[in-house]
Amino acid sequence: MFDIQDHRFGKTWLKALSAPLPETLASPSETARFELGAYFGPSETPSVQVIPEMGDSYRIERKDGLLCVSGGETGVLYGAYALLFASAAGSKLPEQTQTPYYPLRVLSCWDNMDGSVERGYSGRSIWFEGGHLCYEPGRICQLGRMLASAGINVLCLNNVNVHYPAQELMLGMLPELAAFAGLLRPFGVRLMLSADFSMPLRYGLDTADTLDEGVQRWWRDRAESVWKAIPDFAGFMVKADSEHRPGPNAYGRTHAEGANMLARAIAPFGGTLIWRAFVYDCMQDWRDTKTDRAKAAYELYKPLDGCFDENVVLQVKHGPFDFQVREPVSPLLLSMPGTRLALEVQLAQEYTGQQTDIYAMPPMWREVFDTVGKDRVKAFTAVSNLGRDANWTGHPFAALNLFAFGRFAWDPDTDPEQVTRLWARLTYSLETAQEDTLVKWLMRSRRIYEKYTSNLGLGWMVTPNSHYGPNPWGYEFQAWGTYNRADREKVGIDRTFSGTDYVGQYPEKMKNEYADLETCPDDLLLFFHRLGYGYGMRDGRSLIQRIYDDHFDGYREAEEMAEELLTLPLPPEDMAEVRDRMLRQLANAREWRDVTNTFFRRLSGAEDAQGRKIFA
Ligand code: GCW
Repeated sequence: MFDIQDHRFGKTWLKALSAPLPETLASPSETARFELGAYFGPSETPSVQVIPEMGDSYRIERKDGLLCVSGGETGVLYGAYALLFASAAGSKLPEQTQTPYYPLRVLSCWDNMDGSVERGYSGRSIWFEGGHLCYEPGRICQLGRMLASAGINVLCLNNVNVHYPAQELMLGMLPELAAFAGLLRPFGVRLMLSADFSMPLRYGLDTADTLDEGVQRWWRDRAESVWKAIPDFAGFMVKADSEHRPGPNAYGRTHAEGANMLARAIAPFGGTLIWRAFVYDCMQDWRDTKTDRAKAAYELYKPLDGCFDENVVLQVKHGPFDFQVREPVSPLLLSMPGTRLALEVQLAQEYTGQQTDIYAMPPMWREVFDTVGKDRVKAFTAVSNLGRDANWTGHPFAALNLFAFGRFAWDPDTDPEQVTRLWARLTYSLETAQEDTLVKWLMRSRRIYEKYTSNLGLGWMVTPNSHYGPNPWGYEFQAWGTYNRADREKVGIDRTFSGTDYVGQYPEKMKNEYADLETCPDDLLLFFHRLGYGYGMRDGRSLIQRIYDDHFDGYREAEEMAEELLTLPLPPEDMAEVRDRMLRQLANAREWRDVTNTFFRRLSGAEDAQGRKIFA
């Protein structure tokens, strides 16, 4: 038995499932039977009926007074968790057959084999240390339980920036990897690895060129040994030609040629090749106002639409840049009908408060899906926010983002408030008014963060590299920069037809909406337009006054949030973390408010209409 009762790690939304997990569980349907039995007790245990062809789908019915969960091998496990959660949360049982909208629900972990996690804010890697797979089996099983109960079915284990010896995972370390895969199999979670495009070079070949037969053979051999060791292995994820790392372009080949070569090596085993569209290679010069990194991905991939093999998924970040608080949706998501696309979001809060500041993502994903249309993408993937901290996600509230990600991947029509409430109810034992308070602030948290950091679509005014805290000109003169171009008269980037013409990458209706000052949403105003500080906003305020107001409001709302949240009767270990992080959030919000307002006041010379303190 893996005793999770008195273990050192938290139960998150699995509070109601306190039974230790037997080590002998061998399949998802066995796990389903175990979970139901442990929760309902022998006389009330719902029955489980496996109908293999139902796959991930399930149905919950009442037969002769007893509940019955029927579904595919993995479906019954999802059904079991749905039933348990409905019972624990006192909500209605799902009716009819439930089927996930996206078959691929991938959690991508940027874990390195030295135990560090790129952009990790909740401790070291749960499964890597000292160049090896190194973990507590009980913790991995509990992780499997968390992932399955959220609906996540693929775990990509290593950083997309593949650092040695991660390459060895698909070579000498395969037996270790197979043992690890075995721990997650009873939860229906399949493994994926990030592959290093240049691997053949490391292992004796003199090229990594896609069209080279030796290279093709090398990858086929690799695939064969991986699937021999782990028959249900999910596939590879690849980041290529980005940040000076090699890729097909280095050999004069296209990204479709690169992706297809790998896809063909894994196709015989049913593998999926996730190719990341985040190709960070557009260097800029701040003196040049025409080059615009926002345009780079579309320019690279749009011409390749229809050229990717069936088992390739092109993974596109939600915005054209890089997981900012507010970006318009990536135009690629709207313009590649002949390609299987995945929408990628970042649970790790790199630019969104680093799991110190509260930032609940469901409202943001609602907007993205509503704008893109759920049917334009074929998979939903997320960069993980997990780490070795006892509570898994550093800030206990950040677990909401992991849970909600799984729910959105299962059903992209998910209501942000409902999923937040479900998470709150499963995680804590609060009275209705207290639960309302928690849900209210979580729902507002993104807006608050946006107000004190980067309102009106500005973004990127962060401390370079660490990406926490304010630095309005931190990236302003860099080649990797994304600029605000603030001067004494104006701020923002003209991305309209007369500017960089980034708007030209959108379908007609959106193009016109963004290009026209009358219709461009306030939240994206300075993303698309360059405006004078005196510009009259729709609400009657001047642009500079709106900048000041948002920063003052954001800080004040963060204070109100802290005041109310700190009255909640959370378990002591959660409260200690929440309090500590809340204080850091307030210090951060204050810094953002004062630095940003001072920055703009020094440039514009404008006074605050309400006479509040802006430092000179
Ligand atoms: O947001 C950027 C991060 C990098 C990351 C990259 C990516 C894994 O700053 O740390 O590298 O995105 O998505 O590949």
